[in-house]
Amino acid sequence: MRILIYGAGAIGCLIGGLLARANQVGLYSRDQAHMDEIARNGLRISGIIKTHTRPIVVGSPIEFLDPDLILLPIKSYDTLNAANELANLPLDCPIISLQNGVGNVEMLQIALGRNRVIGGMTSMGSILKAPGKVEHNGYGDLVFGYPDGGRTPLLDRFITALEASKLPAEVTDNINGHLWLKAAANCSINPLSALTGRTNGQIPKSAELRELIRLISDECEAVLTGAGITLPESDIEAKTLSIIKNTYHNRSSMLTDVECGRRTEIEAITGSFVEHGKKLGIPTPVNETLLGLILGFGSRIERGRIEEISNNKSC
Ligand code: KPL
Repeated sequence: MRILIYGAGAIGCLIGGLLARANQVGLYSRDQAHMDEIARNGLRISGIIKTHTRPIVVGSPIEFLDPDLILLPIKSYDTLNAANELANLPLDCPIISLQNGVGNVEMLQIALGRNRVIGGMTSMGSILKAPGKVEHNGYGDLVFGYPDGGRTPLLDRFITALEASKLPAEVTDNINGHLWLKAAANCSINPLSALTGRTNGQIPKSAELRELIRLISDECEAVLTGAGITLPESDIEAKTLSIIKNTYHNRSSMLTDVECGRRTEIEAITGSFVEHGKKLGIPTPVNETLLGLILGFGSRIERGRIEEISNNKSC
């Protein structure tokens, strides 16, 4: 297949790199040093799966001609810009959102058309170690589905390509439920790791943080029940602990974001639960506190931590 990865970060490079062994994969990212390194020396994947692959580096999405599909593993706050850019390209292939948080699929559908967008959810653990170097730190779900359910030969071909690349994947009729469940797990893992500097596996080692996982999960469950969202698995706390176990050595994307002075995805994750809770009259005090604390990192960065952060060589 010809697959364009629009947003070649930690997850995009892991999936794109593995697919590139048997498919034509284009990688696009605005991180120039990262793209230059892959163009010169290829992409190195270390950790659980180890490999060295050579995806095609493109300087703009349109350089990768006639893709069968475009995979979008981008930050949730970049969705609108990407949707507008893709809407202006002379392409009509399906776009697969593989993002944290909720609301991304709907935003893409407005710009690109209802039937062109496929939702995706992954709980794989991966971090970008340095330009051109990705570490695979854990297996997890890889689930895809049309917002209205159903499947197409193209989606089936993509699933087959993933499985042939050592990436077990499945199709669901309830992608919305999968996205909310994953977001509920992220409500615990991401802010708690970002605020404490702990890897995913270290979070529940603290009795206090373990108790917070319970409280956060209960709040998320109340909101989802109130909103009438059907989850693929009903126990949010158990799902969170299972993702933590499977990505034990991973540093969450939010921890990496605050360490590198980048904006976080807290609004699309915790913010979505707080907002729905408010609309439904369901209190979410723990999530609301975490939302405020993580947003506080943003203001610290604006007030001049940039120089200190830019000395951090892993960013
Ligand atoms: O989604 C993740 C993230 O870091 O954003 C998990 C699956 C928790 C991996 O760390």
